[in-house]
Amino acid sequence: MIHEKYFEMAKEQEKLLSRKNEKNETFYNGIYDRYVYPVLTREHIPLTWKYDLNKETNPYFMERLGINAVMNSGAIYLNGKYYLIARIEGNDRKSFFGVAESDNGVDGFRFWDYPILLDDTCPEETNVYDMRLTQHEDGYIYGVFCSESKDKSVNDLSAAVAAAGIVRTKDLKHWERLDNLVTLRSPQQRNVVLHPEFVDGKYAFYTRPMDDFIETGSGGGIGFGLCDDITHAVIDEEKMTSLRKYHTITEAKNGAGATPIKTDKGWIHIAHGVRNTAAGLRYVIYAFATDLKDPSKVIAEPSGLLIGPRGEERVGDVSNVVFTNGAIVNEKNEVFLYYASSDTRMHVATTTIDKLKDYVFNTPSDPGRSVECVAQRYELIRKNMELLK
Ligand code: M1P
Repeated sequence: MIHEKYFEMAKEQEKLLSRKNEKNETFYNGIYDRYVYPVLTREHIPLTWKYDLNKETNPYFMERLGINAVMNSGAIYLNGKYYLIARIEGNDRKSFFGVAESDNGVDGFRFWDYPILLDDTCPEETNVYDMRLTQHEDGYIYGVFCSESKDKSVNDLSAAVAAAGIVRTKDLKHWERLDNLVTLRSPQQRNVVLHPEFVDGKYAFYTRPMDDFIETGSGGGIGFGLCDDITHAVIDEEKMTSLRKYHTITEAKNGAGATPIKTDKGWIHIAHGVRNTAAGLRYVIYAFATDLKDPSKVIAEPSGLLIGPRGEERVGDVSNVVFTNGAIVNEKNEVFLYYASSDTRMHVATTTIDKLKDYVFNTPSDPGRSVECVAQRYELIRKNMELLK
């Protein structure tokens, strides 16, 4: 017999799932719009994933398998629908993936009945998270995610190893697990993204070389490497693309985010940058562009952050974080940037390809020193004062 509480809660949840989202009218920067409500939270998780509905075996209608957070989601646009492959973190701290579908990309996201069951091909793998989706020109949709295992080589309970796991699908329902990516010159990898086109006839990955699970160490930024066989992907040399730089938003680390967006002027990348503060690491989202023919070559680098944690976004399980691993461009050239705040919930910011291009190619780059930054701003003010005369 189904517990009566289920019907009461399902009715309440339906109000949340069918709630219309609204642009946040108090925010303006001319680059993108923010929205009042997150697009996915732990309250969006189907009740069937958490509760045993049977009154005999669950008389108090308790959560049996609770969910802690819904965050860092890959995104893809298929047959007119907007899909997020969300990172769902259970109360047990293990993450897994679930598909949420919406008709318009800003509200109405609903999870499919079941989460994704990946093939259990890596016995040492403890956790999986942060899938990037790439509609590749070879005809498959690839998902590249972090595959985390305990580091047994050192006597430290928390030591872990991050690698890039790879799956592929054609329908988001049947997933084929491929070998994890091997990078011969980098001991650890996270935030790996597959480029959507072949480069020199090879599969191309944006990487994030790391010496350690948390610290990137000698890793100088976002890397780029080629491999012949995606089913046993091995990268030898990793070139550097967007670099970590002293006293910028990428000083501590950075990482590729959404699959690059192709425009007539170059590939636009939406990535994350991290700096250290007295309050801990601060994660922001930034953008840059690379050359159409050589997607490893940075050709535009607007100064500073594109999206920073604001208001309620600043607080959560890991506060002061915004993080992206998915964006969608629809047939109207509208852009949906999906980002998580504080490792807790998912939001969307919307813009257009024209606006993104204008932002990336016409925003001045960071000259690197206060005296030059203020001179840059002084010049902007001077021109404005002339106009205002
Ligand atoms: O907690 C913030 C983010 O930390 C990691 O990002 P990075 O590898 O750049 O440090 C990731 O684990 C990410 O999932 C998380 O949101």
